[in-house]
Amino acid sequence: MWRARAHIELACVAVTAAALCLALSGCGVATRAGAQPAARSVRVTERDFRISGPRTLTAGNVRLDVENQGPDQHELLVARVGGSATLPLRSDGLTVDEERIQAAEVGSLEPGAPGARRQLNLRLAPGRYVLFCNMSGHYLGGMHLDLVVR
Ligand SMILES: [Cu+2]
Repeated sequence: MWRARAHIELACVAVTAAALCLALSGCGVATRAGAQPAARSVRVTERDFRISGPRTLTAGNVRLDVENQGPDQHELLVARVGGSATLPLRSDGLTVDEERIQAAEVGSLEPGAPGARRQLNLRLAPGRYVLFCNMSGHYLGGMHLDLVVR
């Protein structure tokens, strides 16, 4: 008999604690959701030889929803740049020197097939960025987009 009573009292404590939790919305899932808000999704499209997307964004988490409209394969790199939005080229004169801007790179997608749609999650601090494709000749062909994050 006392066992059953103890069990009921424990259940009451558990229910009360859960109710208190919800009332304060200070524990469990509510806290985690508050600390990491769902990423905004913004559309970026690539095609020969152009990148279209937002030119300004507010700082924070963002998910780039990247669609390759082809007809060629395209990759996407995102680099934070200083005063100049012009990126250094390799000695081949056809591609950006990724080693020299490695520290500034905040995210990238490998080459994707025409028609592919991929996501790239980024945490963007305020600053100036360039989105570009570094397949041979594509950057010089116009596949770059300036982005300002405030
Ligand atoms: Cu490309």
